[in-house]
Amino acid sequence: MTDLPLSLDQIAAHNERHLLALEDDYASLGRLLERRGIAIESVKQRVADFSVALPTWGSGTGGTRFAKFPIPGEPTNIHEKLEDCAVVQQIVRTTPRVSPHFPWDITDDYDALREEAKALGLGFDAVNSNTFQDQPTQAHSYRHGSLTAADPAVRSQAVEHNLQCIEVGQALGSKAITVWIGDGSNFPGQQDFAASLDRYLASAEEIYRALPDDWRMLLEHKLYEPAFYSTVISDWGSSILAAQQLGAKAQCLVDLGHHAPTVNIEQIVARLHRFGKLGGFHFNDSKYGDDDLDSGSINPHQLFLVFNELIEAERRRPDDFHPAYMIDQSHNVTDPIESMLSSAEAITGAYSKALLVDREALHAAQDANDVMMAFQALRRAYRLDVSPILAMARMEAGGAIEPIEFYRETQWRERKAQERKAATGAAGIV
Ligand code: PSV
Ligand code: MN
Repeated sequence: MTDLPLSLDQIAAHNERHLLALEDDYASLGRLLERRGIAIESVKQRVADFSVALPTWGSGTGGTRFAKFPIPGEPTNIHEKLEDCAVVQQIVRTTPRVSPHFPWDITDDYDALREEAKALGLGFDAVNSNTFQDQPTQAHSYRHGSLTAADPAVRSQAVEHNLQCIEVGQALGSKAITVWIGDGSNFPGQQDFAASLDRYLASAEEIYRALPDDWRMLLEHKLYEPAFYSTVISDWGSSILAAQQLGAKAQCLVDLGHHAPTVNIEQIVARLHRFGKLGGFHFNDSKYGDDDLDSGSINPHQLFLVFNELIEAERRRPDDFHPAYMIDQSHNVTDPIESMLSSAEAITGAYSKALLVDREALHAAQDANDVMMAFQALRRAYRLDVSPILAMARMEAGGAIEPIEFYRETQWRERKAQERKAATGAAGIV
């Protein structure tokens, strides 16, 4: 049984209005690519096979430490969040899974939730645990850490929460748990660096041991925030060391906003894959030290370079290439659905541009130390406007040619503003 939120007739009517122009643009890009020896249809097929998961928490307005400004009609529970994610998926067709966060998405029947998602055209990606906030019902506070806390009772509570997330994830059909902790310190001397890492490894080991055979544990590092002097799993070095110590099912998750501003993230991607530890991504963008702006809105070139390395990695060891792609953003000043539509397009666009790199020319130039031609191999692909490929793939999969324009035509948010209860303005997402 399906229960899709948007009318298929409305999508068809929208597409009919845009089809001629799209066919024209697609044919023109097809001719250009043909001159470069690239068949546009094969690129479109790769794009059609590509997907990125939506964060359930991204469907509501996020907010900052200072304030949250809810909009009328935004979702306030997991059922409404799923509905909004289903709207995104119906329009873009590249976001068939959602990544839930617990306890934010808590409900009493996860088998029913899985069915509900299925009827909306969605499945579940990695589950995310949350030991970076206190919940009213919990016995011990995470004020001084969770998996790395000095107090063993706090650590077991945090481990237990992760085990519950795995259990819930199994009911939902997830195959991975993403573990990010905010543990760290604000003062020199506050924390014993070595002991806190040891405690992290011991706690993570307990979670690792509970993983089902076909699951992965994705370790997410973050340079700082909420801790501002030191963070236990602060960088990809700490992350890969922990993943190596835990075992084959532990891999590293790269959140694009979790590095120092000048770090070469694409090189980190290549390194992690070289050692079999590239687990997945949280896509977003960042200008200063933030990790929550919309993907591709600030530095689309970096996103392209990340995908360029991903394609190199896949070509090098196709059997050992399974990164989980997820969006992780906080939508503070836009309608979250529009941000997710725009981000899905930016991510898929960066991927398709990377597909268009002439790899033979690139590798030949690299081997010949022809610096300029190596750079130009990337530049020629980056300069292309791939939107006709994305739109055609989207339309053929049943989505809308112009995502944001179509979303506004549906008046989804206005309709939901009549039906849904208002969200509160409490801040606090990290
Ligand atoms: C932390 O900043 C993070 O990137 C982690 O992935 C969290 O799970 C998510 O954001 C939501 O707070
Ligand atoms: Mn993240």
